[in-house]
Amino acid sequence: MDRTNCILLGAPVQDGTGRLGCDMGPSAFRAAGIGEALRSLGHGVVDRGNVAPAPLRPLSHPNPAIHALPEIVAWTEVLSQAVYDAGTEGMPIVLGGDHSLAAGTLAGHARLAQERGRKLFVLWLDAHPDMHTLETTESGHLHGVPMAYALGLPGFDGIFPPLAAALSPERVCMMGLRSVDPAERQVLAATGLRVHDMRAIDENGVAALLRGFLDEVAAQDGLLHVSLDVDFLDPDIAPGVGTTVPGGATFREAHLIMEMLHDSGRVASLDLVELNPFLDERGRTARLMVDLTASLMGRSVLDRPTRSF
Ligand code: 6HN
Ligand code: MN
Ligand code: MN
Ligand code: MN
Repeated sequence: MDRTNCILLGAPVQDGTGRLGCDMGPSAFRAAGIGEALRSLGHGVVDRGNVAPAPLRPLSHPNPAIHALPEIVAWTEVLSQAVYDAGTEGMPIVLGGDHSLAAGTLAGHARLAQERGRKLFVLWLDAHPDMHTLETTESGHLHGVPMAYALGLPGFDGIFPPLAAALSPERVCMMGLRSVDPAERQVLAATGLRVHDMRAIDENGVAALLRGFLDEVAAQDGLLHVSLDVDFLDPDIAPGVGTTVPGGATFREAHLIMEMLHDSGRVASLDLVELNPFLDERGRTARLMVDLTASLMGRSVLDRPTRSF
């Protein structure tokens, strides 16, 4: 098995959500044994501790619903740099923190990919597309906007840091969607991402859908970033999140995705987001997220011949 240098970065971001608790996420991942799980698979692990936010600058936006804009912009700046630095040394694994942190991590990975002359692909595992712009968000919670920012949709200029390169919609695959706001639905249709909602998963199974995407990543020699939102999973198995939506991915669907990602050998970075330990039941959601990470990093029941996608 390949030995990966895993670099853990805690990102205790919670201002992108409407409720408190995600700032405890990094601690819960550590308490659930993420470092030991990776080491037991033969990987190198460096835990860089928690990233501290950049100083706040006064910022405002005409949309009065928006919460904590200076805070999330500050996190975006510092996380973009932290992920960029970590990515030059190994595989960044970001322990969130709410999903607004993806604005920073996607910006950092875009810069890395650009400098290496490689194409950045993103697998977005989430009940939600997080595709609001600053204009369209009604809740004003900025964990609902990072994908729109990373794709270079209008309205972020001059507020969020400039992107080294905007993500190409055809290099994004979303799986697990089951809660999409009307404005997001329009943007999804207009931009032409690969979107596999829960119905598509029910009809086709995760393996066929994911294989199509991984084939494309391999054909273009892409770097793949995986963004795993806890609410991708069914709330019955993953209650520790503030935005539960019924009808999510099962235990086996989620593990199979992780196992196939491992076999692809394409995953360059991982974000684990939206864990809210205050809402968890004796750490079970944190442990499940750690077990899924272990599957992604090579834990398997039997040895299998490596297949290339
Ligand atoms: N997440 N679309 C809703 C909103 O408030 O904009 C939910 C966003 C959820 C974000 O789960 O990362
Ligand atoms: Mn491996
Ligand atoms: Mn999300
Ligand atoms: Mn979500």
